[in-house]
Amino acid sequence: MNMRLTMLSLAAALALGVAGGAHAAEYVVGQKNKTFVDEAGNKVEHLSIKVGDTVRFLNEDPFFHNIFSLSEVKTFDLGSFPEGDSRTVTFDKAGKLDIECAIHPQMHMVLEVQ
Ligand SMILES: [Cu+2]
Repeated sequence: MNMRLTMLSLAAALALGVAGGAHAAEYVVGQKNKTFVDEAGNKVEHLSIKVGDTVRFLNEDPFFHNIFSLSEVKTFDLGSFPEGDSRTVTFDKAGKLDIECAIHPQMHMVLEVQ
């Protein structure tokens, strides 16, 4: 393989990565058995992320969830969405949020944006 071509491709890939916001992470928080869970299926009560990161809320239950937060840091209401669907929220301010489900009042997690 041509060495110079390889270096050029690498530089292009890096440039694309930066332009695409490669620094921001996306976390997936599932809703399973009326609980917030991580990608391994473990219960999430507290999640720390960085300013600019995104959380994708993924419904893994065979019924609707409606994830929302009334916290000052970021108020949102994702509406009802069914199994297999997800909604994404980007957090651009530091602070702590309580995240809940409008359909299942027992569901709760704390998100800390640092
Ligand atoms: Cu729910």
